[in-house]
Amino acid sequence: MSLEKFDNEIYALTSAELKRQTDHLEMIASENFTLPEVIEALGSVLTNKYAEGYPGKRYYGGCEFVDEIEQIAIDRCKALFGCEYANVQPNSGSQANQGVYGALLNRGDKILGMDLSHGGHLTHGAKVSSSGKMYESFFYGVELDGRINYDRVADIANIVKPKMIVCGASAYARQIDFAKFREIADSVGAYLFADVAHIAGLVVAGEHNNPFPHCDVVSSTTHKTLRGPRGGIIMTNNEEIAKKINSSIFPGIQGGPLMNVIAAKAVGFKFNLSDEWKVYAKQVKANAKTLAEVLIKRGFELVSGGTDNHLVLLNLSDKPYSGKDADIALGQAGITVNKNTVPGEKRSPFVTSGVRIGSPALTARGMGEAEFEIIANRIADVLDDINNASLQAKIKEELKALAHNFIIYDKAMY
Ligand code: DSN
Repeated sequence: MSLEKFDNEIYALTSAELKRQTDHLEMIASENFTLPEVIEALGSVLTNKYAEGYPGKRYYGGCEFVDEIEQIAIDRCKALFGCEYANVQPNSGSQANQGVYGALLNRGDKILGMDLSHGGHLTHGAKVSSSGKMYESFFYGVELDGRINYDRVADIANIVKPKMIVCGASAYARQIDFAKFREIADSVGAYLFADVAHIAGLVVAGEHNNPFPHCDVVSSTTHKTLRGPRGGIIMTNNEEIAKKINSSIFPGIQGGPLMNVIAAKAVGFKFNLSDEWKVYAKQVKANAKTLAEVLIKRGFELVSGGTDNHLVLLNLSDKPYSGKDADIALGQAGITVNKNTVPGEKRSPFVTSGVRIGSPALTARGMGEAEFEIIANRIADVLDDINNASLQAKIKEELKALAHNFIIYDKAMY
C-alpha cells in the first residue's frame, strides 16, 4: 500500500506542496531544501522506537541501534562546531532555547537579548514567549545604521546586570561579534548564550565567526542554513553545563526523542562536514551580496546598507506600501518572502515596513550570481509597480521557467 492509495487526500496535498516548492522561488531566509537522503531517514522505521534517555542510558530496551545513531549524530555535531558536548534531541530551535534557559536560569532571572523588532527572536525574551514570561527580559537593539553597537550593549548590560546574555538573530544581515559579546558578559558575570540558528551553515563552513570558544552555550536549528531536517541542537564546552542541559531537555521538557529526526540530523551533518558544503556556504553569501547590490542600485534601502551573511532586510518605511503589501505582491509574482519588522518600526507586526529575503534555498537549487541578478531585478520591478497584477503574472511565468532549470526533487520521490 502506498500513501497515494491509502490516503490520497494527504498525498495530493503533499504533491501540491512539492509543485509549489518547484514552481516558486523560495526566498524565506529561514527556509531551505534538505537532501533527499535526509528525507529518507525522516521517513524511516526509526520513528517507531522509544528511546527516552541518552545513548547507553535509556529507559527502554532494544536501543542498541538507535544508541549508535544518536552517538554518530553527537560526534558529527561536535566535529562540525569544534566543541566538546552536543545534545541532538531538541525537537525545535524554540525547545532548544527553552532547554538552555531551564538548565542555567531560575524563574525570574534576568536575561538580555536582541529586540525582536530589531532582528532578534521570540525566544530571546519577547514578552509573548515563555522566555519573556518566566524570566525578566531586557533588550538591546541596533543603531540607526542598522548595526549592533557593542558599547551600547555593554552599557545596557551594566545597568541590567543579567544572568545571561543572548546573542544571535533572525533578521540581522551583519556578522555577530561573539568575542565582543564575551567581553561584555564577563564584565557583568553573565552566561553568554548564542542562538546561531540562522547562520549555523555559514559558521560550520568558516563563512561566519564561530561562537566557540567565546560562548558558554550555543543552540541552533538544523533546517535553516544547515539544510538538515527540521529540529534543534545544543552545544557547549563545559561538562557541568552539558549535564544540566541534558537533564533540562530530557526529562525536563521532552519525552521520547524523535529518532528518525536524529538520524536525519546525522545525515545532514555528514553533508555539512564535506568539502561540497564549503562551496555551498560561500555561494549563499555571494548570492545574498548580489541581491543586496542590485536592490541598492535599483534605489531600495537595506537595513545596515547591505549584508555579510545569507539575507537582506529591505526597509520600506519611506514607501507608500507596507511589508505586507510587498510580501503579497512578490508572492503573486512567484517569489516567496516574508514581511518583517524593521528597526524603529511604525507599523504593526502584522503589517510591518520590511521584507526579509534570503539566498539559502535558491542556492541549494544550484542558482548563482547570474540568477540572483535577474531575480533581484524582478523583485525591484514588482515593487516599483506594486499594483500591477498583469506584470506580476508575467514575471511569475518568467521565474517559473527559470526555477524549472534548477529542479531539486525528483517527482518519483512521492
Ligand atoms: N521562524 C524562524 C525565522 O523565520 O527566522 C525563526 O524561528
